[in-house]
Amino acid sequence: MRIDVVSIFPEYLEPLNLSLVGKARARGQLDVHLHQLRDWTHDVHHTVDDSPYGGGPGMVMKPEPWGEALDSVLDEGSAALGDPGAVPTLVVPTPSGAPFTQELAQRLADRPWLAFAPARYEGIDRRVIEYAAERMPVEEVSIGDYVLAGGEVAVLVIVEAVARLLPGVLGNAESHRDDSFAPGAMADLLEGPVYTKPAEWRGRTVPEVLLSGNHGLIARWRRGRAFARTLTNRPDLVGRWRPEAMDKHDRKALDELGVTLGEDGRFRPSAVDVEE
Ligand code: 6GU
Repeated sequence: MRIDVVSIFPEYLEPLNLSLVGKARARGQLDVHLHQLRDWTHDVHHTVDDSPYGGGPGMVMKPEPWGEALDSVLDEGSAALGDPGAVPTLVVPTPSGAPFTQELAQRLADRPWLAFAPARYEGIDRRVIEYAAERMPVEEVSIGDYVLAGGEVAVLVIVEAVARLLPGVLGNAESHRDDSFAPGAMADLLEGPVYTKPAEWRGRTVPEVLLSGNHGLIARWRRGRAFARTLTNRPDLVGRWRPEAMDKHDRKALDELGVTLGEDGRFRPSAVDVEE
């Protein structure tokens, strides 16, 4: 996968040299190109922002540097990919975007080329997004319900979530299977607690069942802890659980946690809090 990032703080993206993403780059699985937006300004001050039309606080990123940057990234990338018609999917991180989810991470991981346009200030002149959308798929994405000073950290988040889904990037192909939010049996369930050696630490022991070697029992226990943790930390996910995905052990575990199946066929948490 090729990734281009245009930013006024490319240094903010240095962590892409580390850990999983850094290793994927070193192995040639990920080809990351960082660009300085100011390289496409032509005034002595390398101006990238101006005051908003209509008034209001803050500054807006000017369209001209972004237009030249996108044209240049498009030309350079399509040439490098050896396909004059190739276009990236443009990801625009913004608190006004659609929520970034595991499903979107998977969709982005299926693309051969992503470009990121993280903004500072109050955002980018809208015409840049419209211009881009006429030439390539555009995804405006928010990483959560809070406001960051700029989109660079969101780029780090999105690239890391996408990179670990690329074939061969995680050592073990099974590694995503039990992820919270992975599609399948564990969809919409948070992962439960994990333990490693020693079996006793500061007077605290590891749950017996994990030492039993009984894999069926262990899987059932883990699923029960996942139900409990989801109920505590993300009760909003409970309504997404599918009754047909629950076997008799699941039903019993849910019953004990006070989860009931409503007339509408949806599960709902009990009024009282459960012990995680
Ligand atoms: Cl993608 N950008 C900014 N600036 N703030 C955010 C965000 C993105 N997602 C949540 N808050």
